[in-house]
Amino acid sequence: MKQVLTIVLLFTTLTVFSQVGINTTTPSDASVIDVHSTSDGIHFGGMLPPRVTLAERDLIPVTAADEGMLVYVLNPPNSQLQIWDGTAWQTLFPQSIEFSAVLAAWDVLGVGGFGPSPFNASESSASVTVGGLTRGSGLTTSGGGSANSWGADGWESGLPNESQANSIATGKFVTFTVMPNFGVNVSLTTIEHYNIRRSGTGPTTGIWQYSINGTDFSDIGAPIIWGGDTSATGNPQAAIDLSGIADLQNLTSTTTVTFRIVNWDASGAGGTWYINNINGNDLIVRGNLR
Ligand SMILES: [Ca+2]
Repeated sequence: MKQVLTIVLLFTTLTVFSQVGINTTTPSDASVIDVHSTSDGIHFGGMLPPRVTLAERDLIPVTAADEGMLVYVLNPPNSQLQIWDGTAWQTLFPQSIEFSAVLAAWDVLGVGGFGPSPFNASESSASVTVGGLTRGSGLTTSGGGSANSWGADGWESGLPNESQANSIATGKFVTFTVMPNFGVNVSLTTIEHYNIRRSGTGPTTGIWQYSINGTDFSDIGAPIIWGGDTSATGNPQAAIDLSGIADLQNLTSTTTVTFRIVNWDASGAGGTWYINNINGNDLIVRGNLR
């Protein structure tokens, strides 16, 4: 009778505190399953979570009760471990791997005749999709264009006065876009120092703007007086700090950022304005990735 009781208690205990060890006979008391990489110290392995494509992931009939479910989403080059938080799939990325990177850069060395529009980035991060430098609808390329520079002529608005608003209304601006790729968190930090060349009748003044919906633009800083050097030396411009702009932090693939440089106060239709060649890349957008 005593032996039978002992056996019953043992089974009860196993039912309540059952643990599974893989490659170990002594699973941790804190675990229900304890997976060791090796049992012999020679052969090692990892643990594979279910691997699915994005489309396959979306076939998983998750509900709020499935909070905590893990899958590895195959979506090169941004494949990633994701967890279901009860409402949405979230990417698992440790904060510690945040790093600063060049997101997009253009080198105008060798560009002539004002350059193509769009002018694709010379270099870009695999974490973002970049839309090339594009001339606004009101700009022209009727002159020959200076060597080693990208830009336009035709900056005069044709309206009674030259102003930021009139240049926006008449397409006297250049744009480019930056969009984080799927699964990446991007915070824009800096537009590095650059150089502007203009002719004597080209626009004297401009301003950087951004938009996160492609329609509504906000100014970045104050208007900039580009400078009077009309030679190939051009006019050095200070770097622009983007890190304090809340709209440009912690972006995901749902947001396309459009940058725009609006120029005004040109005094002749043939007046030119260019992003000018300096050593290495000539327009560089940096950001933090995680
Ligand atoms: Ca250059």
